[in-house]
Amino acid sequence: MRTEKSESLFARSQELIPGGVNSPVRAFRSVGGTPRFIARGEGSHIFDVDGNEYIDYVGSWGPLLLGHKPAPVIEAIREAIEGGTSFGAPTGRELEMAELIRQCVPSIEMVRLVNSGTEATMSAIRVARGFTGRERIVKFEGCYHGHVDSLLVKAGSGLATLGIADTAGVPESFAATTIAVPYNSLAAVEKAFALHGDKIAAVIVEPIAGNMGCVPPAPGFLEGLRELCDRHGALLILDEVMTGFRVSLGGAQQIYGIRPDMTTLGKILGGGLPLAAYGGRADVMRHIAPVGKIYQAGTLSGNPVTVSAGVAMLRYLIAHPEVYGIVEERTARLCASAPAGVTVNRVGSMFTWFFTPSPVTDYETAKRSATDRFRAFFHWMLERGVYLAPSQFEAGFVSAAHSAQDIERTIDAATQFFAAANDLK
Ligand code: KE4
Repeated sequence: MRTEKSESLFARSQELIPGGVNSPVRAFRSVGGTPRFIARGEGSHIFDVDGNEYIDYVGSWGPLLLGHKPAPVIEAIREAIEGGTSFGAPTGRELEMAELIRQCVPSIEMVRLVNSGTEATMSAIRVARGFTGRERIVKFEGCYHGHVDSLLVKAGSGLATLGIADTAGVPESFAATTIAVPYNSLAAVEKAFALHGDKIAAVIVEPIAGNMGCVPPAPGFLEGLRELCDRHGALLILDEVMTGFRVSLGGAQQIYGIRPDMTTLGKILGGGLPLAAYGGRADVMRHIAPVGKIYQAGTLSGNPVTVSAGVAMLRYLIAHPEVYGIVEERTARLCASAPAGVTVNRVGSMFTWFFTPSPVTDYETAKRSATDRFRAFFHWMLERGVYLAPSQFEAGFVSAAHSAQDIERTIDAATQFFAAANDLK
């Protein structure tokens, strides 16, 4: 496989852009090798600058449930752009988007549009703090909610103690407002409330984790969080940036029957353009400026071109519920081919093949994966035209554009790897 052009672009990009990329995971650091510079996408395939073609299971990290360049979204963008790119004033499209979000996710009685998942979660926790008058936030190890200062935190020394910064640049005072506990551990959350109860503003959780690899909630976990938040007067924030519109039209909260106080959305919401949102109970959301005292703003929030793309995406998904059956069937077929020794976690069309034989139920068990074996698998597949997430600790995504032939080709390539690599038997 020729990669000279990617190599040359990567070498030059690293002189001007940290790591040569605008988001770290794209640099292939956990798998090594040269990140492929992409020229274009079409349906379920992407094409790099050296002309190599790949079946794409990253899908821009989740937004592309309909694959690359879905006609309705492209048409909506073309039409919107004819009217201009941005006004910094309200438009009817934003109201239409708000109505569609409430139709798909009924727990969202009021919503504010922003430009990234990070903005959505940052704003949601500010609202939770402003609404409750409390400071502390409970989050889960292995869950990622964007690069919000107070959420880039790892667990403190003891269980449910105050967090410590997980990156340079975050003051310990910020980190200390967050308590990081193991995913799927209600006991740890109960401990956190026992220690910090009346100081906890909110619990924020990925209802299906995707950022330690795919890890579904244990039975009763989400229900337990709902009950604990109710008991202690904290808000429950479901971060559905990845799961929203992905695992069902109503997201994970529809599947598991959980009504959060607030939800964050992103990725699919914008159809591949930068659009995210946070919303929830009207009595909470009414505390946001300009009607309330909690400030949040954004120059390009509700951008007409971006919102038009998102409206087209949601309208298509509402009109074509069969999309969810298609992606379910294709992903199930793909994941059924995993061999013994590989643990597959999947919910709908988000999945991870963990290179460990034991169950993966949280970050500690995810980290038992043999990342060297994953790295070998990643490159084996890349060389054969299958583009997986370049990290063991990410979710893969199947789109409605993935054909049965794509799935069979992927299975064939994976089967050859495991046949050749007998140390996994
Ligand atoms: P953004 O700020 O990247 O739009 O969204 C942050 C975010 C928030 N919540 C969840 C559940 C998320 O998965 C994300 C971002 N997901 C990563 C994928 N692991 C984006 C990929 C990247 O960082 O480049």
